[in-house]
Amino acid sequence: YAEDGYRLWLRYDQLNDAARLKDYRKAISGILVDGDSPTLLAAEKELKMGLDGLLGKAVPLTEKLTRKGAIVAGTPESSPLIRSLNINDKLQEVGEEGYLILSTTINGKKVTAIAANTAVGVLYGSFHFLRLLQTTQDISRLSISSSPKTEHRVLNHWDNLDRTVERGYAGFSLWDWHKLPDYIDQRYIDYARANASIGINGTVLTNVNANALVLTEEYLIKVKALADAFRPYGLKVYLTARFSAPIEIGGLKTADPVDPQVQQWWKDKASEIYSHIPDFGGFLVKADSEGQPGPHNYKRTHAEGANMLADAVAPHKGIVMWRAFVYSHEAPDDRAKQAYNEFKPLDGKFRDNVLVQVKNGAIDFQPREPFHPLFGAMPETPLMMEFQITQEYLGQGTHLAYLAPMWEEVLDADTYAKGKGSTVAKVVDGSLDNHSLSAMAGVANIGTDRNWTGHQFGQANWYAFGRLAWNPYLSSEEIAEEWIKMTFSNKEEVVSAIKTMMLNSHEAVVNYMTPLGLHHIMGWSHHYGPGAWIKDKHRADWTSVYYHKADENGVGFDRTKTGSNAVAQYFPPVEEEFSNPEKTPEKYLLWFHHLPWDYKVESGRTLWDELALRYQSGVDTVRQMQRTWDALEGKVDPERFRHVKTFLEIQEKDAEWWRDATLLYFQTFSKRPLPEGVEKPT
Ligand code: GCW
Repeated sequence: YAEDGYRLWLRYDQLNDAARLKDYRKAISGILVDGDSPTLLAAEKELKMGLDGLLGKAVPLTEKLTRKGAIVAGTPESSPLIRSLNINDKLQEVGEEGYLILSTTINGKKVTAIAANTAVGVLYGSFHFLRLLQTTQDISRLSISSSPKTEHRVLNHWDNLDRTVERGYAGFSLWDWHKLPDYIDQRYIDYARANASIGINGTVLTNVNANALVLTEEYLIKVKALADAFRPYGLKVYLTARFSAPIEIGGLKTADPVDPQVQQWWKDKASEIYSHIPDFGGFLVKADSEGQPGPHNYKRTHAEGANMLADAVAPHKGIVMWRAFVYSHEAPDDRAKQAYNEFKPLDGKFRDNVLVQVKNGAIDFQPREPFHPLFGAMPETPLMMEFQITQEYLGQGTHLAYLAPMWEEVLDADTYAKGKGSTVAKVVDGSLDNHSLSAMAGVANIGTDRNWTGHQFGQANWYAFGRLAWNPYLSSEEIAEEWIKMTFSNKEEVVSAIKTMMLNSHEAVVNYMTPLGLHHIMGWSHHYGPGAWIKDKHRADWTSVYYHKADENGVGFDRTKTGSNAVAQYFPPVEEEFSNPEKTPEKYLLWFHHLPWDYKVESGRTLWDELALRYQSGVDTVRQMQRTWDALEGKVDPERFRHVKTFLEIQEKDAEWWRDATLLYFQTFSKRPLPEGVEKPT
């Protein structure tokens, strides 16, 4: 049948590495999972499906340990065999969701034990074990221990109730509200499996630009049906809470967070939700941003708004994820400063079950942004990361852009909040400020397309998000390697070719869209192609000219003391670095500085020449990716080969469009010729 990518990275085709296959067949004789919780049954089912497929033979489910080579999975409570291993000390270290995978012996028989404290830990361990086979690792002497570094690893779906998806490029919303609660599409289960396989344990079903209707009984029973379907896979459901819901669906006159009636309304609403969904995760809120209602409508603070909702869900152990992406109606002097200015003074004022959800950068999911200055600046408040998996500003559904290197760059960035080594990752996982509550969110790129993500390579970003949420210290390279092996092939030449494409792809997109720290110069509103010339919108920060500030003297946004002084929001060593163009990493140069066209950059070239050559280099890298991909013909299946080939053609065309349009526009200011090596626009 046609290979359409539906199976994602959970492809369990028989391995074609003959030596490994032989080893595995010899080593694995059966699957023994004691216990009958839905989650343990899900683990058993996955192991059965995975091993049957990968080994190309039926691997029997057994109830007794009669032969060597069993995969024994369970918790000490569910499984006497796991209990007999006496590994409680080790288990204690991996916590609620972690697991151990051990080559050991039970009753004198060699087994592989997948042990955890909870059923969901067993499920995660089972997926890990399957991954070892999918990536043809040696499984003879396993001693693996793994546990998540962040507590809540959550997808944010920007899905509307009419099934359109804001910034979604992969079809419509997966949630078929019309057929819910009665019809449970297999796709919901496969969605939950895919998430569990990478440790994602939460999903916010609805758009942050929220519709209060989802909080009505009519919808809550549908939400319950989804929650029931996801539960065996450890996936909790969350909803977005529209701040004005008490008015819109509650019949109240106000949504003022200090009004006792409003508070009571939310408490009752929370109880109603929990009566349907006892393990409901909580609320995600976008308030006082881009026209969304919020506490500011009543002259209350974000903290007062968040705390009201936090109090409503606290008795049920729910959390509130309150977004810091605030973007007011009045254009500020520098939009990049707004979130910090509004939130930093509120540090310490939030309830214990509130997280503030911060985008990776201070503007808006640009192809590249320096890390958000809020990270490290609110030590009393757990800050969670919000990454955007969907490629709103990165070529949307047709450009190949592997985003893990960008996320890694942000996570590894040093805030210096508590001296050297205070990385963003440590803020997010809670270790820097000793928060036990921690989380990471990814705005989903998933829809009803057969391959889930529109672009086959979009799957890699979903995968990488989950892996990084589990462990923000993983490298983008190792994640890419795993994904390629699971998704395409274990053959060395295929892995290394695709890996090179992936690891260069993000930089290529940055180069042909917004090199050297340029930002927000894309087409107005849809954000797809170039639009550096956009002006005359009714607010300044909806224009491109606001962000690049090109004139005859130069280009770039001055965020130093002579400009908006946004640099002052960073800790001193970082501030100092970003204040001085000589010290600012070149990739952020025009983010922080307005520089003359003849400014000398690191290469010794003028800024203008460098800019032009960067655009060209973005185009060149896409062409290089095309050549690499073309050489893989026959080594990957024809359907996915053709799909990616076609999308790379679109990407090349778009990259040229970006280069030509943007350079022609900037040339009207720079009045300099294109340097040698840059193709002339036709
Ligand atoms: O990235 C911008 C998008 C909006 C989005 C907003 C947000 C959900 O252009 O579509 O709205 O950010 O993150 O709230």
